[in-house]
Amino acid sequence: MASTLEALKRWVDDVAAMTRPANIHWCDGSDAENHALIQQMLADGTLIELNQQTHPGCYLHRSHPGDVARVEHLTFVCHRNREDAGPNNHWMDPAEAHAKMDALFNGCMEGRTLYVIPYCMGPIDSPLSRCGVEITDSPYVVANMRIMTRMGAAAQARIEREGSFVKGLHSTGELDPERRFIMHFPEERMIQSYGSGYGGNALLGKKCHALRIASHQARDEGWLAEHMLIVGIENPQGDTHYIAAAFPSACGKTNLAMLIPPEAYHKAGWKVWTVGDDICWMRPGPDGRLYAINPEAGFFGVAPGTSTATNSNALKSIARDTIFTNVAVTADNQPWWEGLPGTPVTDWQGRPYDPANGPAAHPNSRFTVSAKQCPTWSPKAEDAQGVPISAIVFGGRRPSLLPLVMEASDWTHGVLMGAAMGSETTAAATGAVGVLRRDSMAMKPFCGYHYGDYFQHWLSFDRPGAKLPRIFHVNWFRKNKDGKFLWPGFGENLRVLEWMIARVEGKARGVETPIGTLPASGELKLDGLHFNQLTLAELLAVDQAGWQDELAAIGEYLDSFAPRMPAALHAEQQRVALALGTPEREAATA
Ligand code: OXD
Ligand code: MN
Repeated sequence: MASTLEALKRWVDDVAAMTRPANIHWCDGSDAENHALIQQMLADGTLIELNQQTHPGCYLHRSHPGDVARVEHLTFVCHRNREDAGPNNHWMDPAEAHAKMDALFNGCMEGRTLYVIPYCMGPIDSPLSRCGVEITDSPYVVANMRIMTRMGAAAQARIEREGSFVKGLHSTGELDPERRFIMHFPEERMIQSYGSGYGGNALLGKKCHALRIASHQARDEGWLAEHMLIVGIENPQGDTHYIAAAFPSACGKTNLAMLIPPEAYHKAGWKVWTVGDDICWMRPGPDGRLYAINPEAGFFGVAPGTSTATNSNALKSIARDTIFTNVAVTADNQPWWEGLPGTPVTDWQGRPYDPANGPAAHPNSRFTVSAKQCPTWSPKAEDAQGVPISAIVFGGRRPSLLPLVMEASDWTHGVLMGAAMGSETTAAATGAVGVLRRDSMAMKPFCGYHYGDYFQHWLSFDRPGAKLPRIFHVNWFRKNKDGKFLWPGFGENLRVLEWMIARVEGKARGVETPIGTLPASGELKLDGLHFNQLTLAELLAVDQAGWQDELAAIGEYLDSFAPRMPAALHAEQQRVALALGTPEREAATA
C-alpha cells in the first residue's frame, strides 16, 4: 500500500499540474521560513510594517476592498445526496462543483508559488485533534495559518503516522466576486476555495475544516465540532469549571473567553482561564463526561470595539507579533480602530482618514495572534485529553422576552434551547427592528450537513453512563422600553457564570418555571453593582403570553427541517408549550 506521504505528494503533483505554479514550497513552520515570507511580503507590499517600537513584530495587511468577509451565498456544501445538506446549506452537485472549480483552478498559479501547509487542528499529541493539508498560492494565508494552527513538520509527521488528512485547495485567483466559491465536499473530506483571501474563506483550517467538514466527520465518529468558546472559571478554593458557550457572530465570544473578573471577584481570588474563543471539539471521555479541545492555536479576532474597557486581555495579547488586517493607522504608524483612544490618519484602504468615507477601520478588521500571547491563556489548553466541560451555554442578542439566564431541565430540553437560539436584528444593522434570525447552536453558517440530522446527533449523547454538562441559555442583551441595556455585561457576566457553577455543584436551588430553571431570589450575587431589584425582576420575568408565541414560532422553525426533525425534539417543544398552557398541535415530523 502506498504511504500517506506518497499519496500527499501525488495530490500535490496533481494540483501543480492543474494550477501550474512557478515554484512549490513545502512549509516546515520554522521561524526562518516565517521570517523569509514576511520579508518577501514587506517587499511586495502585501504587508506594511507598523511601529516596531510600540508594536514589535506587528504588520498590516490591506485586503482588496471587496474581499473583507465570509461569503455565505458563495459557500456550498456538496453532498452526493442533496437532502444531506439540508435547508440550512447552499448545495451544489459534487460533479458540477468539481467541474466549476477545476475550470477556475486551471493555470491559476502561473508565476506564483504553491505553498503546501500541513497543519494539525488541536494539540499535536491529542487523540481529539485532526489534521489537514492546505495548498495555497497566498503567503498571507501561510503566515496566518502558522499562527492559527499547529503548522509544519510536526503536523506532517502526524499525518504520515495517521494516514488521513483533510485536503484543502485555495487560490486567491483574481479576487473577483464573480469568480469566487467556497466549496466543501464532506464525503471526500475536501475543501476548495477560490477568489478570496479573507480569513474565513481562505484560512481553510478554521471555519471550512474545523466546523463544516469536522461537524460531518464528528457525526460519523461520535463527537461534536461546535462554534463555541471554552473558558475555565477558577473559584477562590482553586477548583476550575470549564464552560463551552455558543453565540452567533458579534455577541462577544472573544470577550467572554477572556473575561476580566469584577474587582470584588478578583480580590476574592476568582480567576478566568481562556481555552478558546471560537471553536470547540468535544467528545465523551471514559468517565462519561464531555472533554473539549480548542482546535485552533490563535485568535482571529474582530478589532473594532476591542479596548482596555471591553477586553484588556485581547489588547495585551496583540501588543506584539500580530498580523492586523484592514485596520486604520495613526500618525506614528500604530494600528487603530474605533474604540481605541487616539486618532487615525490613514483609513483601512490606505486613504487619508475622512469620516465622510465611514469608519477608519473596516468593521470586520481583524487581528491574528498566537493564543500563547493571551495573559489568561489556560495551561490546560495544551492538554491532550482536553478539559472536562461542566456547562454548555447558548445565547443570542434578544432585546426582549429571553431572561438573563435559565437552565434546561435536561439534555433534550437543552438541545431544544440550542436549536431555538437566535438573535434579533437592530435598526442600525438592517433597518428592520426586532427581526429574529434563528441560528441553531450558532452553527447556521457552519453546520456541514442537515440540521435535522445534527439535532439528532446532539440528542444521541444522552445515553446510559453519560455524565453530560448542564445546559443554560443566557441573554446579555435585554433592553428596557427606552432601548437601554438592562444588564451591564462584560466582566459582570461572571456573576451569571457563578450561579451556573453553583447549580452544577448543587449549591443553588433555583426556581423551576415552564421555560427552565431561573435563579431564585438572592442567588445571583449583585453586591457592588448598584442594581435595582426591579431591573432584576424584569431580567428574570417569564412573560407567559410572549413565551406561548415564542414556542409556536420555535415549532414552525423546527418543522422547516421535516422530515428529518427528530421526533424527540418536536415532543420536547410540545412539552414546553403545554407547560405554558398552549393547546397541543399536529406533529410535522416523520
Ligand atoms: C465568525 C468568525 O465569523 O469567527 O464567526 O470569524
Ligand atoms: Mn466565529
